[in-house]
Order: sequence, then structure tokens, then C-alpha cells
Amino acid sequence: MWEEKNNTLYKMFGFKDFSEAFGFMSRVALAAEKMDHHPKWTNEYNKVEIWLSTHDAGNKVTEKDHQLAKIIDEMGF
Ligand code: H2B
Repeated sequence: MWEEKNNTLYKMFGFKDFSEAFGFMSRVALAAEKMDHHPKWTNEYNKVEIWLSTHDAGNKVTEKDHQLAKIIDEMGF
């Protein structure tokens, strides 16, 4: 579940290891670049945290953030 937190959509993802986590990040990076909407995120070993917001709208959650969240969810991780 994405959580609305400090004007972002936030979600934490856990993986088996770094390779799985980075594979996920690669898929998200390609989707983000395609829609020209890029995540703020961190990765530590098998954990990825993502905060989605729209800079162009003054760092607020917009429809684009909901769209990217949906695309990430549909990747099925
Ligand atoms: N990503 C996010 N998260 N928010 C934006 O407002 C945004 C972006 N704007 N990626 C895009 C790039 C814009 O800066 C470029 C010029 O299209």
C-alpha cells in the first residue's frame, strides 16, 4: 500500500538480496524515464524506499505520481 506522507506517496519494498532490489530499480527507472517522471528513492542492500511527488507542481502529489505508483504495482513485485 502506498502511504500519503509529507506530500509524497511512500512505499517500502523488500527483496531477497541486492540483485533482486537492483533489478526492480532498473525496471522502475525505465518506466520513470519513459513517462518523464522520476522517483526519489533509496536503496540499502535488499530494501528500496520510494517517495513520489511532482517537483513541477511544487512538490505535491499529482496524478502523475498515482500513475507511476500504479505502474510500479503492476510490475508485480
Ligand atoms: N519527476 C518528478 N518526480 N517530478 C517532476 O516534476 C518532474 C520529474 N519533472 N521528472 C520532469 C522530470 C521535468 O523536470 C522535465 C524537464 O521534463
